[in-house]
Order: sequence, then structure tokens, then C-alpha cells
Amino acid sequence: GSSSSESADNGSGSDTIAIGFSQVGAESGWRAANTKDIQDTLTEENGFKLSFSDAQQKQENQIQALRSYIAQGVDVLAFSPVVETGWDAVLQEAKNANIPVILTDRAVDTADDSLYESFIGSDFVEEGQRAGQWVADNFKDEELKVVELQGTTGSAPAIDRKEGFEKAIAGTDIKVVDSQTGDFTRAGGKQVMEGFLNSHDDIDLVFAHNDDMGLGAIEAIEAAGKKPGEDIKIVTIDAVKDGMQALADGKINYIVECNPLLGADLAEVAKKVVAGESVEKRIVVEDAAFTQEEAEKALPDRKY
Ligand code: GZL
Ligand code: ZN
Repeated sequence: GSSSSESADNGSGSDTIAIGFSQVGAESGWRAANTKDIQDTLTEENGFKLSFSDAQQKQENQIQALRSYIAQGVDVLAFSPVVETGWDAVLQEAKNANIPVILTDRAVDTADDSLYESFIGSDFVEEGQRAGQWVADNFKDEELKVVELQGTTGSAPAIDRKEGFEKAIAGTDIKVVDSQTGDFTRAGGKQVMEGFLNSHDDIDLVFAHNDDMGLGAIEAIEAAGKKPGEDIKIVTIDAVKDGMQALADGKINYIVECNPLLGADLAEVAKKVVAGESVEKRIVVEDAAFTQEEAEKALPDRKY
């Protein structure tokens, strides 16, 4: 376009969108798939100059990255907030700098939702509810003892998945007898499950907020001489390849998907926002769910 009307050059040529993205970390298979999709989609040929950073699951690193992108004068900011609270200051700084913000994957808890343009991600309450509903449907009259491996404390998926699961089992004899965070990692899930196995000899089912913690629980259950998927049932959320393989192998009993492929929606929303077009405040990503049989069929074509 004509140079005079273009916005101040963002150092990447006026038609390319300079986007700063702060990623939670690299804690799980889901995160790896999400990162790959964003980096494969927000490319030069798609009209983007992507600055990407990994915060190792620390909020202060995310805030630091967002501030550096604001200082660089990017056209748009995007991030997946590791926890729900503590973002108002940096979001206000972005607003003061006229840099629009897009949330992907996880939500923030803010009184002023003018601080971001759009939130693109799954409905985590529904994911927890679908997991709980499968348990309620399959064990409705049993006094089932459940232990819960929670995601990162204070994160939207951990808060919402717990809420959804509890809603689904309300009114049944299913009881969550222990619940602790494994921080969405395999190592965390294994360590917490070892603790649960030491303090409970009556565990019937594990509800893990993601596949990676479920895979860690499998290691702990097998080390204790029990059969995962049989002696102790396992229900998880994500449906990444390793989780789906364990499901097909009968070590996990049910998985609710959490689609990590958010790159296309992010690219579309970023282009509209930079062009000054209105965008939907909330874009809900659709998720599927898989039994052991369905995993066998789906595995060959799984993209992640
Ligand atoms: C969910 C995402 C969660 C995944 C975990 O959208 O935020 O974080 O369920 C990941 O695997 O670590
Ligand atoms: Zn017990």
C-alpha cells in the first residue's frame, strides 16, 4: 500500500504482521503440539513475523516477554496465560501502547475484558464434565473411590476441569478421596500417584487433568504391581498421541480431547484485529472424546 498511510514501520515491512507470542512452557505433549502448530502457521509466507518465547511455566517470565514485545512495538500480542490472575497491569500497558492482545488456550480472570480482543480455546468445564459423565455412566451405582491429578494450580484448565468433573458425578456414590496437582507433567503425575498409592489401598479410578500426568500415573501403578486400566481405571484429557496409544493398549479407559491446533484461528483473528475489523470475544474450539476402540481406529490418522 502507499507508504504515507501505513502505520509506523514495525521493522518487518508494513504488510507483514509482527506478532509477539508468550507460550506457557514445554511441559506436556499437548504443549509441544500447540507450539508446533503456532510456529507452522504464523509464518512469513502467511504474512507474519513471529517472535516466540517459552516461559517454563513461570508467570513472571510471561510478563517479561509481553513487556519486551510491547517495547519492540509489535502489531499484536498473543499468549496462553499459565494462571488466571495477575495480568491486569501488563494488559493495561499493552492497551496504553495500542497493541491488541489475543488469548489462546487458557483464559485470564480480569474485571475489564476490554484488555483483550478475543479468547480462543476449548471449554474446559465441558471437558471435565465429559470425563465425569463417562465415569458416572460406567460406574453409577458403585461407591467408586477416585483420586484426582490436578493441572497447574490456578490455571483455567485445572480449575474448570475439576469443576466440570464434580458437576458430572454429583448425586452418585462416586467420591474423589484425594486430589493434588501434578503440574501437567509426567514426572508430576507419577510422583503424586506414588503418594496416593501409599496412602490409599482402595483406589478404583484416577482422573488426570491431562494425558501426561495419566502416563506418569501408569508408571507408578505398574511399579506398585497393579494393572492400569484394569485394577485401577484411568480417565484423562488431551488425546495426544502417547495418551491415545495407552488408551488403545488398554492402560487408559477414556480420553476427552483438548484440541491443540489453535494456529489457524489465531492467524485469522490477528489479521482481523490488525485490520481493525471486529472479532468474536470468545472462540470455542471443538473437542472429541475416545473409548479404547475409538482410539485404535483414530490413531493412524492422528496429527498430534
Ligand atoms: C489445555 C492446556 C493444558 C493441557 C495440558 O488447553 O492449557 O496445558 O491440557 C497442557 O497438557 O500442559
Ligand atoms: Zn482410601
